[in-house]
Amino acid sequence: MLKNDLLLRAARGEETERTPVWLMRQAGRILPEYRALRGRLSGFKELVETPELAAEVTIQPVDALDVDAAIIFSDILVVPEAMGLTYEMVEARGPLFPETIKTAHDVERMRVADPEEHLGYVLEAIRVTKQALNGRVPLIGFAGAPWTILAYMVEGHGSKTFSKARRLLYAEPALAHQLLRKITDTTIAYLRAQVEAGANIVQVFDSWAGILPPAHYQEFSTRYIAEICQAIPEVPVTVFAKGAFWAVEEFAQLPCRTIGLDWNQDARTVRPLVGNKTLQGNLDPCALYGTPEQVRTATKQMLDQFGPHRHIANLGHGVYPDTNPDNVKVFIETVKEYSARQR
Ligand code: 1CP
Repeated sequence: MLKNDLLLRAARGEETERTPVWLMRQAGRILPEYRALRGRLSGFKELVETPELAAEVTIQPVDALDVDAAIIFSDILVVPEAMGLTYEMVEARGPLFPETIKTAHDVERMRVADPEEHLGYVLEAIRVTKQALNGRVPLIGFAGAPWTILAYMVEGHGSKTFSKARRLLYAEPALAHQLLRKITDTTIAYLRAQVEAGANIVQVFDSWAGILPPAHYQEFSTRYIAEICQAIPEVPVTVFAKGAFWAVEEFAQLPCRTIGLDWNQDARTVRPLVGNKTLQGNLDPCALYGTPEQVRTATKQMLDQFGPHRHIANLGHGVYPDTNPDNVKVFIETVKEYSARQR
């Protein structure tokens, strides 16, 4: 039993006493407690692959920021690794895949991962976290959307254009679909295992949605996301596709409960297009660089745009690493106070 189930009730579309709030990328990055722990370890992967440490970092923002949910500390790139493509996390630069997907043979070599066998450390981290949280708040599980995962597997690292990955969609669409099929099957099994291990809600991150033309997005992304949503009827699913403002009406048809909005979208325009779905978002992460008074004003404006119901307050993307945690607290406190008064 959860002591605070605001997030789940809002996701299901039920009325709540106030709007729940959490931040994408709340674990790690901004908290001094995280940096202290991280500094004592060999690297990011040690943290992700040691369930007790991952659980500790997952709970830090619940203690420090009083958010209404925890998100399991992991990364979307554990999925390609489980399929057979190892990643490195290069200090201050980000992920790097020494080998990438180039040919049909490379795609053939990728396996549909078995969650217990290849991602057991994440599932164990979820179990340890759930035990330690003792019902304080819901735990969010997550995975990358198949298109975003393909983008990293083909490109090998972050990129502004992901032009190698996008080239594949034009040059070898059948091969792209073969790889997306394997990623989708892995992701479905993985998210189902996360739910079985204790995740109360799951989020699918399509971080690189916005670089595809709308027709490609439909062909290479939405249909696989739809399959994932369909395969997880037990808990609410949130779909966050950054930059895909043109896909909102398509998303309204997805078998998911919640749609995440980035800061380029206006909730007043989106709301009438998505029926009874819940919306999540969408304060510009840069708004947190302002004065506390400016953060308060921007947060209230955002809450007015979404209205009091079927909203989960969040940023429009992950919190930036150099954000002052005090301003994050102002954001969270403002959501709690102002949204209670909106009722
Ligand atoms: O050394 C470090 O501490 C590495 C920094 C870091 C952290 C803290 C990375 C590298 N990943 C993470 C954790 C992480 N990644 C979480 C943890 C839970 C949370 O606090 O929310 C989550 C949900 C992710 C998801 C993730 N990883 C996404 C999707 C969300 C988004 O921001 O769009 C993506 C695209 C990644 C890839 C990734 N991992 C790390 C970096 C620097 C990147 C981006 C690389 C790029 O520029 O393309």
